[in-house]
Amino acid sequence: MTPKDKPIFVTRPLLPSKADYYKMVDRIWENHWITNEGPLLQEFTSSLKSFLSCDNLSLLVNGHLALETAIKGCKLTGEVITTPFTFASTAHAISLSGLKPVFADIENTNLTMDPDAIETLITDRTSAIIPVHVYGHPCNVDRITEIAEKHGLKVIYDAAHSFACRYRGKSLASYGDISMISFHATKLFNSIEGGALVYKEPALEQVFNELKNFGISNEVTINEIAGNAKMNEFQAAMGLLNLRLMDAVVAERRSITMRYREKLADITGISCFYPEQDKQLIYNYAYMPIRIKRTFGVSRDELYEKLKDFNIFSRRYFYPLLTDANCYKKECGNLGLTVAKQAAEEILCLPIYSGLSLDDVDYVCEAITEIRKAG
Ligand code: T4K
Repeated sequence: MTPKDKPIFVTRPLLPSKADYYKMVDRIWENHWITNEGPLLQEFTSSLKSFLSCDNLSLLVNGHLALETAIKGCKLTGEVITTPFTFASTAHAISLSGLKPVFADIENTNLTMDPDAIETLITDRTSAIIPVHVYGHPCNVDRITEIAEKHGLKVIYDAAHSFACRYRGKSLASYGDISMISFHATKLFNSIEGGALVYKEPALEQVFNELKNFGISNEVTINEIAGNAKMNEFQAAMGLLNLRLMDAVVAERRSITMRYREKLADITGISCFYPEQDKQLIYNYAYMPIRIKRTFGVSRDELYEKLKDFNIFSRRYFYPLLTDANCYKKECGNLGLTVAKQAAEEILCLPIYSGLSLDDVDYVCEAITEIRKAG
């Protein structure tokens, strides 16, 4: 097999037509308003509310600052229980808010937090749980709600990967007290950078408005010490246009996923995830994680490296496990977390994005087969 001349990355940003974006830019020039709650941001907010069928939604400059803002808005204290099998942002948002992340193990089936593990970690210092719907796989929302209610804890879902997922007839982002969705360039839906908070309590809107704007409530009142996390009009323009493409994007990603599953089905040592086997889930096909077992004959890391020879750039989301990262391992390196550790060593995310052709998917699968034969 000769390597492709163009690299195939794990993802590629969704872009609307340039002509449509230029028209939006014309509107920005006409409005002469480029940030600070402008008209496009207002329009984007209401379009998202109707897309997600939710009443309360605030937009912020990126997903990470949205998560920090959610944490500050809930006035959390002490310890927050979260997962180690996630992007650095989840635990960093807790630490940067002056709180202690406490890491719970995950479930093997869908790689989200294990409710039994959460319960064992609750102390009188625990104020919240921040679970992650990793790859858009829904957490065990029933058990997490039950545990949170029993112990009087807040639940903030890191729903960074969950845009357009619907669960039991409503947006997956509508579970918990608050959910954060990321609109980063690498996500299935982007506003260049961006993040949204979806929440139950309407009064949080004013809290978030202040927290994303230096704690200012009006020209003469500064209630909080806070930074700047406002989304600008160019981001809102991108979001508005990409939102129109969503149904087609999810359908395209679904057919890419189906092709991968079909082509990888007979390869010993590789398994795929089938989250939509849960009939209550309408999945977004945000990522294409596969699991490489020892029977594959080549390690996950070798496969990751050798794919590069074919100009294929997969990613080990999420490796290292956060408890093994330099910044956390001194305190958290010996917690066991055996399920999460194994996942971090076995999962590889294959390329998936709008515009990835089925021929390219076949090429990736053929490369995997060839690497296995050679290994
Ligand atoms: N919580 C969770 C669970 C998250 O996964 C994330 C973000 C957050 C919170 C925080 O949300 P944000 O603050 O980001 O909104 C990427 C993203 O930067 C990050 O947003 C995402 N999770 C994470 C899972 O993936 P990297 O380090 O893999 O990005 P990077 O730059 O290596 O991009 C991956 C590939 O995408 C590149 O190899 C090529 C391609 N690419 C990327 C960009 C930016 C393009 O083709 N064009 C582009 O413009 O983190």
